[in-house]
Amino acid sequence: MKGFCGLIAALALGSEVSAHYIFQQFAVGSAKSTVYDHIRKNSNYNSPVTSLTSNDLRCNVGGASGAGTTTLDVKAGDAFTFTSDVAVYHQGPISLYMSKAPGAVSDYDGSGDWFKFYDWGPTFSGGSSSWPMRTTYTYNIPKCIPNGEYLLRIQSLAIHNPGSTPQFYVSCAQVNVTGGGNATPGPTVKIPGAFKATDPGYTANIYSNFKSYTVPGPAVFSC
Ligand SMILES: *[C@@H]1O[C@H](CO)[C@@H](O)[C@H](O)[C@H]1NC(C)=O
Ligand SMILES: [Cu+2]
Repeated sequence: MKGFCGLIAALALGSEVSAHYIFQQFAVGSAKSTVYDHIRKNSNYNSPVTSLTSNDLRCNVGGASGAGTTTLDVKAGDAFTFTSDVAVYHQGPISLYMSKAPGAVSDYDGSGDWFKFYDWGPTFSGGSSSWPMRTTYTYNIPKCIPNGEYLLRIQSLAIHNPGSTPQFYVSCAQVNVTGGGNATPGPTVKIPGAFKATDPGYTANIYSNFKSYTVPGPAVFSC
């Protein structure tokens, strides 16, 4: 799979945009919503963010504003699903983050505190590894977080080309949590800032002697 992305791009005569994926649907339970319903619409089609210092790392290019994006009511503890346009096919971890908006989430740029509440990492078995590459990612809103409006962010960190710059595929949904609790979720990080080039797992040679892996970012919060 090494170089697959570039190969596809070359075959498509430089049509690089055809070679990636984007999380473009978000819904409660295992449902599929209309494309970009409750998800901030990015402006870079299905291309990744590669800068560790760009604000685009929060909610993708064009995702700084929630104007025009509707906010979905979710109950703390409820399942939700992000759906990608095509199955994720770049190896790497998938993580879920949330950040509470100081007011209406549609006005929030994601500059506040973020916590991570789930990682899908690799599975090691009999000397080989596999990654959770698929179209849908379902998990639950943490039961104990305070009610209010949040950005809910999914991140696929693509590390399929060891030695070249890893790629972040990110989307943010806007949710209004009810039925929550009094926890203070953490540890929190800022985005950008949460990831450094020297972090274990930011790059890894997943094709050679690959036996363990640390997902970048803060420790996972659970209730
Ligand atoms: C969030 O939910 C609360 C409780 O149902 C409601 O009062 C509030 O209007 C909702 N906010 C939005 C933006 O939907
Ligand atoms: Cu790609």
